[in-house]
Amino acid sequence: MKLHHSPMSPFARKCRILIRAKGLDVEEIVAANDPENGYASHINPLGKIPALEREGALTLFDSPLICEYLDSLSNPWLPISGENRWKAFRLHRIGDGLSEAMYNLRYETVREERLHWPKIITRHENAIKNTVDYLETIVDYIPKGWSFGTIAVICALDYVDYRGNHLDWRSRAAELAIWHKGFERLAEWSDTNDYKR
Ligand SMILES: N[C@@H](CCC(=O)N[C@@H](CS)C(=O)NCC(=O)O)C(=O)O
Repeated sequence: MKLHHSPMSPFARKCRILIRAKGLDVEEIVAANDPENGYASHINPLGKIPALEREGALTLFDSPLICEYLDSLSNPWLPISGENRWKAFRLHRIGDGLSEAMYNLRYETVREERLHWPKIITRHENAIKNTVDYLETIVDYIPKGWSFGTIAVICALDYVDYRGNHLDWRSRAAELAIWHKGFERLAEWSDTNDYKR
């Protein structure tokens, strides 16, 4: 299998953590970006990474789907049924939503200043702040190690550090910051953390 990715993508990083945590045999290929068609558009018409090429089977794209597939290959973290399944998926999607808000904020502010749309910038910044505040209220109930939900939250918080340093999420979520610190000693975390290299 081949995972097409970008080292800075929080969505792809979830897959890279899963690959390491589960010891899966997946080649990781850094995709080139074409401004008009996006990444890896020869295998994903949406031009988005991550995309997972599988031998003799359909290519998968959209990171929640890829994560669910990779997770299913060895000792699944995601419960097969019941309320705990929805709880894990919900946490995963909260993490993804945080990454999406940061990604959208980045694309709003990366253009020339005269083209910035202040209301949309505020909208994305508020989504980030409100989600961090929400995570702070539930941090006692989230697993302290890798799980289907925590991979997405950790990747999102690191991405907010990288692209939204001015938002200083730790200053509004002291317990969440302590929880996050617990992951920094894990090999899967440091091996996939390309933000500080
Ligand atoms: N919903 C998608 C979002 C993936 C995504 O937005 N990836 C970004 C990189 S972080 C991308 O490929 N952007 C290229 C583009 O949209 O042109 C997922 O979870 O995989």
